[in-house]
Formats: sequence, C-alpha cells, structure tokens
Amino acid sequence: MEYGFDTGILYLKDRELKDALELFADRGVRYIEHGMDFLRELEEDAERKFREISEITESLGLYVVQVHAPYIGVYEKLGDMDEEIYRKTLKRMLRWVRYTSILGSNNMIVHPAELPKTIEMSFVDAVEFCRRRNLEVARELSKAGEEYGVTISFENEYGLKFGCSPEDLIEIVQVNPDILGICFDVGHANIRQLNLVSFLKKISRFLTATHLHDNNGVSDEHLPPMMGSINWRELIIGFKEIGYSKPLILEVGSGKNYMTSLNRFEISRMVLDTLLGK
Ligand SMILES: [Mn+2]
Repeated sequence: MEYGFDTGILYLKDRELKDALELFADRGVRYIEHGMDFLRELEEDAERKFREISEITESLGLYVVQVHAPYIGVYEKLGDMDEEIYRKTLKRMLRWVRYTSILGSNNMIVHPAELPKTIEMSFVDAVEFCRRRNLEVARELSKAGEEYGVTISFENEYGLKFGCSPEDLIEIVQVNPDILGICFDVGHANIRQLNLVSFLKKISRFLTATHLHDNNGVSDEHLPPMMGSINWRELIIGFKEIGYSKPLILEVGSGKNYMTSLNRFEISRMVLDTLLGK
C-alpha cells in the first residue's frame, strides 16, 4: 500500500508551491494532493498558473492523486438559502472540476454544503433543505465530472450536521455512483467519536479518496499519525481488509516554521513506513 501527502504540510506564507513540490520529489514522495493553502493565491490566474504547476509536477515525477476544491467561505454559501449566493458559489465549484483536470488529476475533493446560518424554518426543515441542496450540488458537479473525467469525492465533516455520517455520504453518492465517491477523513470521524473501522467498512464500496491525520478527539488538529487518539494499527488493517488500492493521502497541517513543518513531514513518513511495513 502506497501513501502520499497533501501539499499543505509544507505550506508557509513565504514559500512557493514549486519549492514544496521539489522537496517532496527529493525525499522520494510520488503521490500528492494539491491542497488549498498554495492554490488559493493562484486562483485569479488559474488557467495559466495551474498549467505551469501541472508541468512541474509531471517533470518531477509526482502523481496528483487528488485536488482539494476551495472550502473556506464556500460550504456555508453552497448551503445558503439565497439563490444568487448559491448559484455563484456552485459556478465557482464547477470551474474547479476543470481546474482539477488542468492540474493533472482525475479526483476532486469537496465538503458537503452546510446548514443555512439564518434559518427561518424549523430545524428539521433546515436539515431537509440542506440534504436536498447537497443532492442538487452532487448532481451538478457530477455532470461536470462526467465532462472532464473527474471523480467528485465528498468528504465527511464533523459537528452536528448533514454530511458527517456514512449514511449521509452514501445518499449523496447514489445521485451518480459512476462519478461520485467518498473521501474518508479519519480525523473528522474521530472528532465525531465514530468507530473508524466500521465507518470505513460501511463506505468501502464508495471510497475514492482519503485524508489521514490525527487529533485528540475534540479539535481538528491535523496532527501526524500517532500523535492523537486514533488507533492507527487497527485502521491500517481496516484499509488492507477492504483492499483499498489507491495511495493513502496524509492531510497533516504545516508547523509554525520551516523546521517544524519538515519534522511533521518526516515523522509522518516514519510512522506510515512502519505501519505499512516498508
Ligand atoms: Mn480533510
């Protein structure tokens, strides 16, 4: 079983994506996820910049397993009751399906639309609104996914909302199972106090992407594996048992400075190499 990294582990304000990609390649990483930390600064000139990045990843022999679509300021707008705000945000996400393909990947990660913040209806009706909105977003994104040959992977969230449980995500995927899939974020599921192995087994048929990181079970710390409360040995056995064949992607956050980030990267590699018996 192979693994790779979200680029965010090496994100620092004064560093460029190119440097991070070169470091990955130097240290023998072959699989990456393009995270939003670096990409968001380039979105205004996406077509040109993303083509450049794609050429760099290809020349370094890096395989872009998945691209993380924007999320900050996006998921509440996708769930907004104001039709204009929703449409505008959906259009942006549809553009990102094309950007994913320009970046040389065939898999885009999205978070489910959130419950509207101002709810002029009962809570039960608001949840139902959110559920229907997610199914609509999934339908629209899957059309674009079909056009560009990009799988759309919905990621489990945390908190008390629609889109956190295996059942919610499986319902979203049913909209178009050929194009839609599930990104299993093990850290988020840990915050929900869910059993990670049973979560994994429930979604295994629909699993198209992963986010591996650890936390204390309370806050979304994005720590290296073994630094929080997740039972990693059990989880890795789970991945082997379901026969997951894609590279596992670590979504560990960067540190406060370059050395801390580098250490987070190195410790994550040591742990994964040990867990996977490399
Ligand atoms: Mn994630």
